[in-house]
Amino acid sequence: MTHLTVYHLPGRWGLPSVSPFCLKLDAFLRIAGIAHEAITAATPFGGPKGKAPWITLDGETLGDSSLIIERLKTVYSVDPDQHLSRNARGTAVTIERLIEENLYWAMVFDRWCRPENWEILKNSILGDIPQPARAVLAPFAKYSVKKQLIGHGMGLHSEAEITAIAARDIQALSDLLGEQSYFFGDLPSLTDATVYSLLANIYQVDFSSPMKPLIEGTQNLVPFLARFKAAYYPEPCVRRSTRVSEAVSAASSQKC
Ligand SMILES: N[C@@H](CCC(=O)N[C@@H](CS)C(=O)NCC(=O)O)C(=O)O
Repeated sequence: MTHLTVYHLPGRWGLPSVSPFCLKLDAFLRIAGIAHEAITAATPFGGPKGKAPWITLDGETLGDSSLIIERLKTVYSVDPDQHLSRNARGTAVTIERLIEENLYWAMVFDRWCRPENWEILKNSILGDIPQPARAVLAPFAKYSVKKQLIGHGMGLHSEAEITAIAARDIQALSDLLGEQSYFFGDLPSLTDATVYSLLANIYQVDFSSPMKPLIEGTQNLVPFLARFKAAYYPEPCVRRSTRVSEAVSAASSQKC
């Protein structure tokens, strides 16, 4: 029998992970009903690419949420996108890129570059790193993330420009969702997991962000978040202790 272990960054504020990529993988596992063991990692350094999430699958280590999901779809013969037309599959990739290659970086800017979020960040994203290591690591992590923001390009913009960029993405998501329950109709797909995992990490967290009122202002994205949460995360989250493994059946467990 296949043994799957998933490593993800810590959860807070009722979310199983404060990393959108980790939350996306978790949501995919729930949609697909794939049983696995989940381990909270305090840092992403254990992953093969130095980023979270990562998995081990029968002893093989794999990184990157999208590559992991592609592999799991094959290994477990599941496809949450099987009801999608070819045209919808194209739109799904486009939405994934909007979320992960653009809007994600606006979230990173809010978390790491707004002074009012620094204490919150140290006690959440870095919060499972024991002291005094956390205090030492925090400024290095901030320096590294700011460098990534500049490298991506988002970090070159002013706050007002970043908010305007985010506003277009959020409006686009709202327009694509329209009056549907999920992005491609009545049935959820991987796109819903992808959108949920980023928007919940902006909207359902303690970090201050100009994106919160933008999400609220769309009228349909907050109900979408509530709908997805009710379907896949109906119970309050029970925090997993860091690096303590715990058997989790995504299909049956109410823990997150
Ligand atoms: N493309 C990767 C991105 C993963 C990613 O950027 N994860 C962040 C956490 S949200 C991370 O580990 N960052 C650590 C770093 O870049 O140093 C995926 O889909 O898994």
